Amino acid sequence: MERGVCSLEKKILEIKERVLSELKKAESFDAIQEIRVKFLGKKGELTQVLRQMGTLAPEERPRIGQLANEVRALLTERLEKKLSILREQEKEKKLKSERIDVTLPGRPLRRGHRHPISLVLEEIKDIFTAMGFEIAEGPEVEWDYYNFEALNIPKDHPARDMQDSFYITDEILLRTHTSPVQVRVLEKSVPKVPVRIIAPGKVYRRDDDATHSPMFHQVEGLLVDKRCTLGDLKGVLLAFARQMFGQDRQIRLRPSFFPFTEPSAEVDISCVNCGGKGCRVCSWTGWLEILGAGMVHPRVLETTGYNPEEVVGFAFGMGVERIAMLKYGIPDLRLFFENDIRFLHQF
Ligand code: 2U9
Repeated sequence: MERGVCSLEKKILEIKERVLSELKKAESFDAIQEIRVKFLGKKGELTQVLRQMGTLAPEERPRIGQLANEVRALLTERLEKKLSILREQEKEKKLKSERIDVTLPGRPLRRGHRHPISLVLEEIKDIFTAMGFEIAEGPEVEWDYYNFEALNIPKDHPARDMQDSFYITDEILLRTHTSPVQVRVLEKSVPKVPVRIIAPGKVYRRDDDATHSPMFHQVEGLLVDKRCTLGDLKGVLLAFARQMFGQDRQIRLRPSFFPFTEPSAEVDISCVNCGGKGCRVCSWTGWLEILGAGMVHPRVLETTGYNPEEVVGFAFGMGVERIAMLKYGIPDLRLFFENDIRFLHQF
């Protein structure tokens, strides 16, 4: 029995010394965890020793038991202490490596700017407001009546097909042009003249390729007065073309057809690239089509309440993306909608 006590006591003290010396050498969380498992864990050396308590004489058990508990408590405390030292060192290391030099100059923020379509839209608005036109706006979700019916667009016109326009119900659709804005203004203004407005904004058509997008921007113009002629229209459009594309631009009108104007015309400008000599940009014609126009159809005036015997009007319409493509030489319409900063930053 005496020898049993001695060897158990010795074993406990020896474990204590080994743990303390191994702990001194431990340099990582893993190493400390390993020591904990090896000595204090369920199958650890100290735990195994305590299981042998039964072999002791009953009078020896309290003393050895107390010693074992004291050693366990001490070792647990030392382990925790070493852990907290390691944690502290890790933190120091991290703070040093992540040190921020608050005296460094800031990284410059790249300043944003307006989208090329917004820039061109502003320019168009400036040119026409300077000529006396007021800006009119209206809903993008529109009644079939304002979008088609009042504009003399017959029931069997292809634009009225589901394939060509975005319908919400049989009677409501996304406007396919900004013309309904002008119908609304005429309705409200009747019988007052002159009416001089431009209607800029988004329009929607079922189209999607290099030159067509399901959403694009238009500016339409309308003038209604006691008298005005195709010559007045031509003068306004020439002034616009020259301010937008350069003072040496010429324009020409080619006969065309729109249900809401009569007579109607396609309007070309002399090529911005070759000046009219003929090149790849104008397909060797010397001309570029930029808008459509005409004298307001008497039936449209009548529908809105004006007397076509007493007033006349001219109207025109242009696609803003097309104007921007010609002005900046942009080959593909889709570039406007891709939000690629390398493209957008060039304007
Ligand atoms: C009212 C009366 C007449 C608007 C007009 C055009 C000619 C025209 C196209 C240009 C390219 C549309 O974006 S585009 O596809 N527009 O050619 N628009 S006259 O005429 C009106 C509008 C409203 C009350």
